[in-house]
Amino acid sequence: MIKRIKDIFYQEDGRFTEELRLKDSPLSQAKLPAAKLPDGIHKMVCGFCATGCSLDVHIKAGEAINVTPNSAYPVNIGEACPKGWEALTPLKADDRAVVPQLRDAKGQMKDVSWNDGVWAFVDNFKTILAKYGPESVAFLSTGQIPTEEMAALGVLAKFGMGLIHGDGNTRQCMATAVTAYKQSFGFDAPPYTYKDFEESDCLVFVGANPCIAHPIMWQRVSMNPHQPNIVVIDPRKTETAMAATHHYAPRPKSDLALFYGIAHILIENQWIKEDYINFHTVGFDRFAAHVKSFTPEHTATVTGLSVEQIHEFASLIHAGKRVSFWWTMGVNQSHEATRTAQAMINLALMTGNIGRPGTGANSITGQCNAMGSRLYSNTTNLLGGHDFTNEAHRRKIADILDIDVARIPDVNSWSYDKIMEGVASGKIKGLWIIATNPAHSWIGRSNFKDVMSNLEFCVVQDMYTTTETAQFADLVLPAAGWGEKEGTFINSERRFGRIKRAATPPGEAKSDFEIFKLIAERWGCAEVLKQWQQPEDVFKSFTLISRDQPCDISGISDYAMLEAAGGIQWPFPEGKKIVSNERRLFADGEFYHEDGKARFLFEDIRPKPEPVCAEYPLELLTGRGTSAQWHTQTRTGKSPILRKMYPQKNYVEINPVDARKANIEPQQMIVVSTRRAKIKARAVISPLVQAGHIFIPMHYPETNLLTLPCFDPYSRQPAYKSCAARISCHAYDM
Ligand SMILES: Nc1nc2c(c(=O)[nH]1)N[C@H]1C(S)=C(S)[C@@H](COP(=O)(O)OP(=O)(O)OC[C@H]3O[C@@H](n4cnc5c(=O)[nH]c(N)nc54)[C@H](O)[C@@H]3O)O[C@H]1N2
Ligand SMILES: Nc1nc2c(c(=O)[nH]1)N[C@H]1C(S)=C(S)[C@@H](COP(=O)(O)OP(=O)(O)OC[C@H]3O[C@@H](n4cnc5c(=O)[nH]c(N)nc54)[C@H](O)[C@@H]3O)O[C@H]1N2
Ligand code: SF4
Ligand SMILES: [Mo]
Repeated sequence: MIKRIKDIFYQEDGRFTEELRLKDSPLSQAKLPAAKLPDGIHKMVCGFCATGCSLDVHIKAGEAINVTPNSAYPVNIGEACPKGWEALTPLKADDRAVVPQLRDAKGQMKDVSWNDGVWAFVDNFKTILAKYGPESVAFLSTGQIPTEEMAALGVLAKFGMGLIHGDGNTRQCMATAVTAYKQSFGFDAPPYTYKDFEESDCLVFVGANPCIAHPIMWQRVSMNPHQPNIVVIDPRKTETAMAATHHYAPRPKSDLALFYGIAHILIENQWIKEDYINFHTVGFDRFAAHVKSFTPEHTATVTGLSVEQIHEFASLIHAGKRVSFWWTMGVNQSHEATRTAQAMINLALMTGNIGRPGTGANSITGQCNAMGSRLYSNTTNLLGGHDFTNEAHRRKIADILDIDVARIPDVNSWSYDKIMEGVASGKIKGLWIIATNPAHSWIGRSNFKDVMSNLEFCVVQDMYTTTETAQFADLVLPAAGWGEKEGTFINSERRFGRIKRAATPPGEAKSDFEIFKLIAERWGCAEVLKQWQQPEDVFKSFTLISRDQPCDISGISDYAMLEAAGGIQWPFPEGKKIVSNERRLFADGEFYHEDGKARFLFEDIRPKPEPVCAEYPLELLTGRGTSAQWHTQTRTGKSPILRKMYPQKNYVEINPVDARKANIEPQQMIVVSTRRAKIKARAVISPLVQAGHIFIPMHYPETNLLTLPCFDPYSRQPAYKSCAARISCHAYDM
């Protein structure tokens, strides 16, 4: 169990000592002003997925009463998925965190004032840091708060509080794409614009199920007038696979071999663009030598696809004039994820399918602001895609923020898994968790409770008090959510979009921005945030910080300009006129490495970390279940309408062959086990999963008890999507 907050904070009766009720801080007392937006319709981008649809929020008598999709925005053109339509409902839930709560000496959570809550934060973390050193307190954040809040957190934690380690849930999600792009292109730069969905004549979706996970991107695909070939590579026959023209269902985690096999055929047939390769890339010859052994026959043996399917797939790529490759978690969440993403990048480069309309090696992002986190969370990169280990970069940022350069760490943070390892080994004693729910979503978390018991102080900053992670908190800080605060998100196609305050946060809940300001003041490091009184001040700093970076937005003056333009994609350097609202990268064939060339990167195939065996003969896949469910369901679970659109209880999809073998009837409660845990789940018998595989959606808290904590070596992204499992209809197996 969590150790109690140190006794010094409490009197015998468990109440706070008077010292802590010292001077009230002006910030802690500050009352949030009522919603500022006048009655009428106000557009802002959605707070769920990275598509970044624009929603019209209808305000009457100062409060948001309804949401409809905006019809003029370049992203969604009048459409929204069920989550977007229901965006306001989670704000009104009964379990909203409305006041800070602190665990008392008896282990009970008690309502406290902001003043006391923030004092407890400051005193506990300062005590831990003084006792165990700067590595002993870490933070875990998110891809779901505005970019301005992410930056404020990163600056406060690293430059103000002196923390070294902090990472985000984007590690679970995007780290692979980040690493792959950085290594191949020289910067983390998804090259596409959504218009590419409409302009391609061959779209290849790999480990992506946009019909469920990005439904409005899929709308853009269905607007494609070119009768494109749509190829889906997924071991399951997903909703997207059903809508495709070609579905190839390889063995899970055999994608790398498949793409090397395709490269082999393209090279053998000279179906490559030599000019492009010569002028714009480095390393092709070694890559060609590497894929020599991936003959169609060998590739067929590894992937389980037929030789004919492999030839057909290669021919589709060759036949396409504008071929685009799109990938999501089926690639990013794997033990050899970075190289798999790069294998797709290699295919795009060698066929010249990049920088032109309808082409690209395109990672689709997940959360509404995963892209903001990639650039401005100050976790893996120094603000604005800079490098902590580069002295010139540290100076640039210190000058812009007008702070002492010595405040900026010159080392990189531990990745999420290392932070969790640090908690397990007792190196990390204090943890601050913001807008993520790892007690549900973290991989292989069957021992999560034991690990968390090593912490001396755990702070959870969330919209709700009932999340799985809040149960581990010593202090809960009540946060305003999407729709209750200001800022920007960056969507999947690099477009900055606005969010606004259309509703009043409940009780004393504050925006994360206000919470960070308050903590900075009480910590005694307010000067690091001194230039940032409002979120828009942070945004204006981005225009300076990003200058001369690939993500340069020095040409955007303020929020008003952003809004008038209908969102703006980076880069947007000063002096540039908005000629089109859909811009892609690399049209000139110039990449971000010093020599301007992209890299061919490749490696030998790695064995699967946990292959199936006689005892655990099935491969467990996990992922999104329905378009109405969002992750750990703290938000979507609050909508009665959305709740009608998905199964309430955990379920497992099983192929009829495996069900028959195990004597399992449809809808029967069965036991699913892996080497780490056993769970109960309802059997859904379906040919959409192959024999030998089972699928469990990630939205239920049991799922990640089963998964195997294993990581891509370069990106440290968790490999959520494959481990060995067993099913049984016998309750005694439990
Ligand atoms: N409704 C809804 N939408 C969401 C989210 C949500 O929770 N709910 N979350 C958002 C977020 S943060 C993210 S990251 C995205 C995720 O979006 P997606 O990645 O599209 O969704 P997933 O279902 O996680 O995984 C996609 C597919 O990968 C397949 N897969 C598994 N293993 C392999 C493999 O080895 N090879 C291949 N080729 N495929 C494999 C799975 O069968 C699955 O169909 O969705 C975003 N959108
Ligand atoms: N097995 C399996 N596990 C997975 C995955 C998978 O495919 N399979 N996918 C992984 C992926 S890609 C992702 S992105 C993660 C997502 O995992 P999480 O980040 O843990 O999931 P969420 O439910 O989105 O958690 C967000 C939390 O932030 C809170 N919140 C929302 N808005 C705000 C705000 O403005 N401020 C504050 N302070 N709090 C807020 C919500 O209430 C919620 O508790 O899950 C990962 N886990
Ligand atoms: S597709 Fe994504 S951004 Fe659009 S409404 Fe749905 S959840 Fe929101
Ligand atoms: Mo994600």
